[in-house]
Amino acid sequence: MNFNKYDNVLLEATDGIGTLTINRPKVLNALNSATLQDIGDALREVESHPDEIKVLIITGSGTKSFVAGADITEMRSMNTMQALALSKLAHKSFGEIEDLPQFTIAAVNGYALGGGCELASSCDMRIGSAKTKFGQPEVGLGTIPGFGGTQRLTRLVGRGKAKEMIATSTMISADEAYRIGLLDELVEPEELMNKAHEIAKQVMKNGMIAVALAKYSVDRGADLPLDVAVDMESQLFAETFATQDQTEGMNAFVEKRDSKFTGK
Ligand code: DAK
Repeated sequence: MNFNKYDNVLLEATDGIGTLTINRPKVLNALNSATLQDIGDALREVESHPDEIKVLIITGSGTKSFVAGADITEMRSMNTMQALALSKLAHKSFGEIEDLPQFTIAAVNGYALGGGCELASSCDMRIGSAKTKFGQPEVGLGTIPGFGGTQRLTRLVGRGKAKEMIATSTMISADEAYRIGLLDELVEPEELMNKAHEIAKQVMKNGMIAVALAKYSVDRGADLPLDVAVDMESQLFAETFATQDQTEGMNAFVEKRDSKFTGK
């Protein structure tokens, strides 16, 4: 499958697994406006190719960095309105990651600072290695996280840890990130992409509509009162009974055979 070419990201797909690589290695994959725009455009391509991409892995180019944050060179001379526009652009692109029907895995191959931590936090799960380092260094630059860090990081690790990371602006190791639940899997550096592929393949064995509805239910439900959230879950659960995948999955179980899901 040939996807569009982008200046700042690479989009590829093999055997149903897509890989979106942030590709500005000279600046450790820092996110400038053009890159945020490319991420959004690439995600729209991902969404419109559900057969070619069933699971999306997001990673950074090179061996040192996932994403070293927003591009400070671009950001430093911005006025208030330009900063607002940049933040909104990032929220749009990162919101699109969360809203993708496809499952997303951040393969955090190095520094994930500021916007990098925020990008990883927008994915459905995060895999790292001893090379992974997370941080929200914004207050050290005289600003605050502007790409979702005060919100998504808080939801992942709790208010205390999020505020500690933000207010101290210090980096945390992969071990610490794993301990606090920011990393879901911790593997050897050379195993990072293998592990991402292994999890992707496991996800792909299942009904893709069910995976999409389940992640929607988890994400949306987290911000709703429990009674409203479980009601939403009931509706989504019922919706799966209008799919061929539900019929196939349950028939396959009863007939003691593997399911052949079609995503319909
Ligand atoms: N932006 C631009 N260039 C960067 C960069 C960044 N974030 N990070 C690294 N680079 C560039 C370096 O300038 C250097 O370029 P040259 O000197 O070679 O031209 C090259 O990448 C290699 O970096 P280093 O030489 O520094 O490499 P080291 O191994 O020595 O250090 C490092 C790696 C990741 C520890 C270090 O580069 C570093 O501390 N980088 C900056 C990390 C950071 O502070 N990131 C930004 C976080 S703030 C908003 C509000 C806030 C935000 C956004 C919006 N609004 C309200 C709109 C904040 C967002 C952030 O992400």
